[in-house]
Amino acid sequence: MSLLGRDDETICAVATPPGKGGISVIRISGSNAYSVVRKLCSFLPKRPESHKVHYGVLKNNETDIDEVLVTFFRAGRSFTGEDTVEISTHGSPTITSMVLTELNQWGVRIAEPGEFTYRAFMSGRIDLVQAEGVLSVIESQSPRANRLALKQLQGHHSNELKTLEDELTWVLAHCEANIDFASEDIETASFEQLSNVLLRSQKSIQQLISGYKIGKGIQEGLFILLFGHPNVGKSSLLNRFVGYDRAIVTEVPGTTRDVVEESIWYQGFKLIFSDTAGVRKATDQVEKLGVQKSLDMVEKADKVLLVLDASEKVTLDPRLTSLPELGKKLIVLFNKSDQSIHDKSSLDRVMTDLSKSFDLRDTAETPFFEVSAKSNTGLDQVLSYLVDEYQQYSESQESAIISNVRHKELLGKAAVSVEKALKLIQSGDSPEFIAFELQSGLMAIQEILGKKFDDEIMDRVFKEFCLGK
Ligand SMILES: Nc1nc2c(ncn2[C@@H]2O[C@H](COP(=O)(O)OP(=O)(O)OP(=O)(O)O)[C@@H](O)[C@H]2O)c(=O)[nH]1
Ligand SMILES: [Mg+2]
Repeated sequence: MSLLGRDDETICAVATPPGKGGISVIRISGSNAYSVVRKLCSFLPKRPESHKVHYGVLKNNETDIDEVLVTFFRAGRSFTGEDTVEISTHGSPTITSMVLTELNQWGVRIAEPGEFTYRAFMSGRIDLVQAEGVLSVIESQSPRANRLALKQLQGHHSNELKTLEDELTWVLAHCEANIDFASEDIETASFEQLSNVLLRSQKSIQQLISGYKIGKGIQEGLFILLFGHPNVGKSSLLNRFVGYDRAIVTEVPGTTRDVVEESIWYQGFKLIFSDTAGVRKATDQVEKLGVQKSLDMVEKADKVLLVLDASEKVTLDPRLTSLPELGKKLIVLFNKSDQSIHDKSSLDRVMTDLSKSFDLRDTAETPFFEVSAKSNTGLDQVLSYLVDEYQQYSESQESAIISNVRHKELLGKAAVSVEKALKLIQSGDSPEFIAFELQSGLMAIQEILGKKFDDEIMDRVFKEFCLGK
């Protein structure tokens, strides 16, 4: 069901997670919020002060339901922009459902998922990017993801998009002035000035798009695959990385069959490790399926740790080297370096073979580490290396880092329009054509911010929210 076109009824929902806890918070928003709550909480003053907390007993007629704290937020100073009341009860699903029933009886209906945030958006308190930021903050799975999401919620991304909107509007206005007053002697900006502004916009759009991969990695976590031949120590490495015995380790080659996943935080980033079956020509059915899963996982991973046993002569299985995706994500770990290295020159040969297989210019392009799961050496360097690109990018980047695919797609549209407009300007084309391109670029930016929207966009954005948000 679409949320658009909704009434201005007063709505309520439990804003805290379902279940028992220290407290639960019930949120009520709409013009009747305070008057209805006051019917249940007779201790509340007739004329409330915004942001002030009151303590008392919430009752159904004369029956006590719970001791509660009630906070009133006046319209214009609340999250939704409307009069809002928050009731903190003891954290019991029985109490919250009793309170909701009382509220319903006084005409307050249960909110749709995301409806509070939707109202915040509709009242102009936040734009669509910030509304999505609310969800990202709630869903963030690591300190770095949280930082990124909070910036989005606080309007960092929106400001950059608004600058783009201003620039495109400015250029468009000048093009339109050229159309409207072409015959009159009105001074408009030169084509060179217009093109300079557009070049600047183009650069910021490209910067935003190019940061998406990093942003997504920060938001969702980095997928890291432990991959290689059987018995090289993949599961032992997984256990070291995650700090406990997550996977079974034995000296029998072919121990791991299914994909074993575990995540950690490192330097505030979420790293999701997947340990897989060793790749070899398997004979039994179960192992065959496991090997196929390992090979399939390469495509999904952000980085692949190709684990090799440094204490043995390494001969690369052709199934490993025939995966074109692997070359771009490859990090080589020579494990078991606590034992004597079989033959240093054979390691060099492996690196050369890998470079050749993946068409890399030289071995220096493929990072490799000598590590030992047994003595726990070299693993910190591997972890630092894994997050290095993300860390450097997020620390050096002044501009916003986007992580939302909707933003990326619309920025892509804007980039195409700006590029076309620039070409038209440079070739001295008619301002009508330039204006047309600028309008579609502008539309894409405004769609990101939610200045242009339809039911489908709203539904897509707000359906992700849970009840009470
Ligand atoms: N000396 C030494 N032995 C290791 C090291 N890492 C793993 N091993 C041993 O190598 C054997 C295989 O280890 P696993 O971690 O099960 O290897 P795997 O790659 O997961 O093997 P599969 O699941 O069969 O593909 C076990 O006997 C481990 O104790 C290491 O760094 N040094
Ligand atoms: Mg294993």
